[in-house]
Amino acid sequence: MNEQHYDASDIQVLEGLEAVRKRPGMYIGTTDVKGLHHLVWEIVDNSIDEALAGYCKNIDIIINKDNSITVKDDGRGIPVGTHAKTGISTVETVYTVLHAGGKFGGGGYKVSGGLHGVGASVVNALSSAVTVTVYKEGKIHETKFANGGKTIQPLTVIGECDINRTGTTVTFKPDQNIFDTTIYDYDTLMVRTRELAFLNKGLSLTLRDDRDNEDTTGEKFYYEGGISEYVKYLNKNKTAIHEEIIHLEGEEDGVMFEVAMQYNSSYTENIYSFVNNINTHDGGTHEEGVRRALTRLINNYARKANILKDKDESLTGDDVKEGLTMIVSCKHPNPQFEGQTKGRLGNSEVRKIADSVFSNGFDRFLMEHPEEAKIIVDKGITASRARVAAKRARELTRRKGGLELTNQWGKLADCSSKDPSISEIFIVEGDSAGGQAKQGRDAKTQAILPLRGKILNVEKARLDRILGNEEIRSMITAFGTGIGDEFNIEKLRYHKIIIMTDADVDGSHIRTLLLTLFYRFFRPIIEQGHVYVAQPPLYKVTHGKTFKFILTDEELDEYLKTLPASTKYVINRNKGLGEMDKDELCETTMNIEHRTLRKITIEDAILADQVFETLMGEEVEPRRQFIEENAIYAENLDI
Ligand code: 1YM
Repeated sequence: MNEQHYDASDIQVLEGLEAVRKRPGMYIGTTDVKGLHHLVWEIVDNSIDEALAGYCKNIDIIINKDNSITVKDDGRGIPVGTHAKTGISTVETVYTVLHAGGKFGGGGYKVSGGLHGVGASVVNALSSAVTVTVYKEGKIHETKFANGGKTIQPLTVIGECDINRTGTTVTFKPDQNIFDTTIYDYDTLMVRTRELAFLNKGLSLTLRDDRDNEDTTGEKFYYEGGISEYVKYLNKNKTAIHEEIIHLEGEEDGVMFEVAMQYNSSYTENIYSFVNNINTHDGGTHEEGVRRALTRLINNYARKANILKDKDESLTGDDVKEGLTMIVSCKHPNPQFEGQTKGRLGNSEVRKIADSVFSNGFDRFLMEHPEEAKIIVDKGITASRARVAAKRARELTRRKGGLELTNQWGKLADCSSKDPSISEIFIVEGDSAGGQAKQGRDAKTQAILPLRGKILNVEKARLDRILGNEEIRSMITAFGTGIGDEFNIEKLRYHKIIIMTDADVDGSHIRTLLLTLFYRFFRPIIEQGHVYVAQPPLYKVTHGKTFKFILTDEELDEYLKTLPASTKYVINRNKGLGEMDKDELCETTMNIEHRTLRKITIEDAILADQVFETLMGEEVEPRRQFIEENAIYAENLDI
């Protein structure tokens, strides 16, 4: 340290930084790999603040060869003049005085996360070397620190630059005496850099790793659409159920509030909330405001549009968040973080602000997009039905003493293999086809469970009653997965569950019912591609002494063309599985070599669920209308 500088205030400065070195945990949480990465964000936060103030467009983060970090921005540059209180440059003051946030500078509106301006001095205290370079007013200013924040070079002009060039560049090397490890992890830095880019639309962040190769240009993260693009990214492997990502924003009482959301066909919620770019893992008032408004608005809309009738129960918060991907981002000048990990926003006034900004925007969206609004409401209604049915099912299984593997095996003919990856179970409609399938199957890998379809159909059974049905229960037991809270796909005993039904109205009903059942209670078996529908041939064409089974209408046309015009064509439409003998059934529909299976997708199952509701519902008119509108099903229904 320079003799000239050594006065009372300097002693105070050093004591401040010494306190940080003595108790680093108090300032950065931990000194493990997490704390090491924390240092980067403390510096980047200053650049983000500068971006939020409207002066910085680009931030570059570089992992240098020696695991030191360089952060560059093109903001105004930290002020270089002498600081009135300390008598040293403001840059040096910022890096050596452990001060309260917002004390320096023009009292700007600082909203980024971290230690609110205390960060720079903390990073300095915990580093073995720091260089700060400021480009400002056509000059390059530089100051250097070593060994936990001791000034080795006060701010000095080291050269000239273009008058238009401004910005701050900081390089720091974390102190090996403080941290358990000083090796940076690229992916950790990448994920947060990308997140910061999503959360700050229009800001460009790059990340470069120079440790292996200095020629790389690094990765650039820049999102014009901000959190909308975040939602798009989170939904990229999912099936969105409406195209447009809903984006709402507004400001009230100095609190900026922004939400982006889109529903997908899954049933999980994916809601992330942030305050000043910090993830609020445990939610808080901003999230509560949005959730409350979302539930209220969807219910209001559904009632106004008469999708929910007077007699219908309202949708719950759980119902409307099924399949919802949402980012809530709030920028607050004075956030109060609560809870053990400070992961919850506590400011009570935010609940109202969030509710009001969200309501205004979302209400307008629903009004202006009736098609999407209907899709969203329907999604909630389906969730609500599943919730009610699941509750009944749980009660029912509890009453009946659960679904243990007892002697309730019904008429299951199990396969001998215990390896789920080669085992399949055929759910077969009717005793006679079931009997044939049992005789003709490959007993090693193929299990057969006959279902008496008529019973289910005639009763127009409700789902909860269906779960009480003996055969359905033996089916569920055979699967091995359990149901409801105990469901565990790892325990699935067959990797192919094959529904084999007649091509008539009963067959169609049973198929719809089974798919609905699977969709509501065993969704992962559909999502993971374990459910199939067997495709028995539609036609048997007899030609002289020979005959041929034909799968589809198209194939029939093709086949007929190959026969000489003079031959007499006898074509039988196969209605029931029972119309084939056991060899024919097994050859055409079950044999792995010759059969055609159709894999059921989640979309098939969703459709089945809707069909089920309409077909089993009490009201005749929607049922008639549905059959009329759905030609494919009408055909399958054989009406
Ligand atoms: C790579 C790190 O620290 N950038 C940065 C920091 C500051 C400013 C600009 C800045 C802020 C203000 C005015 C203001 C800081 N200044 C201060 C203080 N990048 C990085 N870019 N002019 C410039 O807040 O009014 C602290 S941080 F206190 F000196 F103003």
